[in-house]
Amino acid sequence: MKNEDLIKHVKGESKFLDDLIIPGGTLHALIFDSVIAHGKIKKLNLEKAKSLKGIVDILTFRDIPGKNQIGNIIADESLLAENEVHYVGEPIAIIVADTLETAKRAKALIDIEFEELPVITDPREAYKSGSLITEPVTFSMGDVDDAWANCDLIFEDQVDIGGQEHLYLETQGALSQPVEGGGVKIISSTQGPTAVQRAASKVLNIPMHKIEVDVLRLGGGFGGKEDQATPWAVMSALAALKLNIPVKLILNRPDDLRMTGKRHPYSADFKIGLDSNGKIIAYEVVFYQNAGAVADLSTAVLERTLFHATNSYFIPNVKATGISCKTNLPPNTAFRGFGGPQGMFVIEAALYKAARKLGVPKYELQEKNLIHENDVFYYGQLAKNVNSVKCWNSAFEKYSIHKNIEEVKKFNEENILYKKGIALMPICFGISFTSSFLNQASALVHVYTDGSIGVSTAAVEMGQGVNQKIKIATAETFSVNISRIKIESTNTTRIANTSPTAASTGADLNGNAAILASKNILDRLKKVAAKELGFNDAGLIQIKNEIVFYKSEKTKLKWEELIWKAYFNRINLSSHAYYATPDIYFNRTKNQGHPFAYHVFGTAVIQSKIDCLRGTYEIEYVKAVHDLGKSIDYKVDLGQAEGGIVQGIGWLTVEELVQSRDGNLKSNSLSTYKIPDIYSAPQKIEVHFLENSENDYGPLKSKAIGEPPLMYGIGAYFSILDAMNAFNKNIDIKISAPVTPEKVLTTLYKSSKQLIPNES
Ligand code: MTE
Ligand code: QUE
Ligand code: MOS
Repeated sequence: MKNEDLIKHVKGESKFLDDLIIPGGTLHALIFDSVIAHGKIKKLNLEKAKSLKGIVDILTFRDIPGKNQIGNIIADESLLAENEVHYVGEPIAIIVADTLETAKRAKALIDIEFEELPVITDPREAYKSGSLITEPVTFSMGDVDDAWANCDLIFEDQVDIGGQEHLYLETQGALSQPVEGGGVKIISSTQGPTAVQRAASKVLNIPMHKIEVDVLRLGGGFGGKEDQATPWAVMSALAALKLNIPVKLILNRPDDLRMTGKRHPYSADFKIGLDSNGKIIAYEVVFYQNAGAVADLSTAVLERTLFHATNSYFIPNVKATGISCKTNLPPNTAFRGFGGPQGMFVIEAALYKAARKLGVPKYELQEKNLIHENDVFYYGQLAKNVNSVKCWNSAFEKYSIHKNIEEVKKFNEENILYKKGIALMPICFGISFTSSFLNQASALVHVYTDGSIGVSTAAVEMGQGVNQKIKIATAETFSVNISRIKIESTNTTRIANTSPTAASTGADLNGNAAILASKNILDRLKKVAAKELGFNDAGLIQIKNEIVFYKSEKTKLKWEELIWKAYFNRINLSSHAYYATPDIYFNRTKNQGHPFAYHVFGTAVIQSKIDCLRGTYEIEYVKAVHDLGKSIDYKVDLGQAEGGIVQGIGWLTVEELVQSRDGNLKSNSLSTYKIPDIYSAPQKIEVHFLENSENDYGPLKSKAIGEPPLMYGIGAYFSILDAMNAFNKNIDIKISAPVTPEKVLTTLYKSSKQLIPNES
């Protein structure tokens, strides 16, 4: 089974936004943005720029007919700056020109003056000065304050975690066309077509039904196009409607890197208490989230950090506080894992510190504290169908981990310049949007009279293979050949009120909806078949591989004939169906509930080797036993697991975002921001899927795969630290991600007077 896009991608036939043949007369837009991180706009003179030949218009907030407001969860984000700017890259004006070259020349002619205001880029500094997005949020269970007295050992420390650039291959963009009646059609590269539609409606002051949003496919989203595809789509629509002509706005790479938000950097303080057997008794943590200048999805991201603060461990007393800090950086946003990875990183750091102080291997502490069936997650959900221990044990068995640990030890005894490290990384990731209302989807299925089938859902294809999964789910439901199915573009006139394709729920929600719609049609077809064949009981009719069966006996009736008969008998061959995840709720007063339909589990073992002269390292292997229920498409899932692992490793190793104190992004190109290439990817990735796992909440018993594997990357970080500790067991390593080669090198020699360690 091949991902349906595979051949088209390889041949270059797949159509992305920028590949569309644009309507004649289409104009091109370029954003004029702030070059300072905080200040008042004292003067803005567009006259000289406007007078340039080929410049059609330059729009500012004054051209907005509705509200200058695109904030999703919190209404704190203007589409175009009015009197003040809050980050470098904040859009101020939209230059509309006959060509992009002209627009670029005009950009240089815009005359602007600022009065600069103080800049904050650090979340703790923002917290101290009272610059917050919202009030802090605390989740808790038990009583940590009482529990410290029962702990034999207590450790406290600070952890710093870097952000991450999404680096989708296709940059942000949209193409808007005015349509009759004052409406607009927006072709957008977004994960959230309805978010675009809703924001455009507010800004343009026209009802949502006059705005059609269509999404072809994305050249990657990774969360970066969940909320942050919206401004560009709305800007192009604003210009298109004002000028009554199609307008295309696609960010170039430098603009995209500078203007858009990233994964949230965090700083955190933890305190962990254990008994003498290594059981965690209490855990207290405060997360300082660097939200950037406006809320975007930060509050939801922060909440997921709290949900995952204990990773796959059961801890009886927990108190976790999240503080969303407002800084003068572009608004940080959703990124694969949605805050979960940051929460999980801190508990892993705490266990690392505790293990070091206790002189025991970290994996022993991890193993002792894994969550078991019928334990309670500290946000109140009873742990059911828990596969944490199964994955852990299966990994130890499959990958001979004890033997590997011995081999690493032996290698380290025999080598001075190279050291190896090994780490275990169990994961536990809750599936469902934690804002329960988002867990809904619908599908529209048409069976055409030739027997071919068109499927529309809310799912956005961004390389994750959701179309392939929905195709398989539909084909299996009807029991027809997969070539009969076509997945349509994602369009708000066919499927309304869509949740973004996010939270790894795309295949679950939309796959379930597509199955329900297909079943509706199938039930009607069975009645047609029964009548046609002269049987009374349609319940005994089955379709298998396009052939109608009665009581498990083959009949003469085949799919195409059946469809034609149904049509001729005026039977509805279309169905719209709706799916909402059952059994989920969350009480935000108590911060307790049952937010997730289920959890995804897994355990990875990661081994790395560092070069102690150069600080460079290699990830030798990542091997994981991952629980994905009953896979819909093994290769798609394997691709997701491998891609997620490499992206997670990149985040914590080589990808380093650098901002200057004045809020300028220094790592603003691919020569200064390093993403993992084939040389920094693990030499070997082996993923085994946990056997005999089935999931009642997923289509065809599958489990979500999109985000969870990224978190195995956390193990790569700690495997490198393990190797550093093998070089010199006395160095005190500050937990600060990413652990770049520079950091490895400077840390190795920080506290030792000699270059070569004692043993030599
Ligand atoms: N895989 C590819 N190739 N490209 C992407 O943009 N996004 C990830 C993940 N895998 C992404 C991807 C993120 S952030 C999410 S939430 C899920 O895919 C969304 O798709 P799903 O819900 O269908 O798994
Ligand atoms: C995971 C997610 C999202 C989430 C919660 C998750 C997400 C998202 C939202 C969200 C929350 C409240 C809103 C809203 C969106 O929550 O992607 O518009 O009002 O958009 O656990 O991925
Ligand atoms: Mo994914 S971060 O939920 O788009």
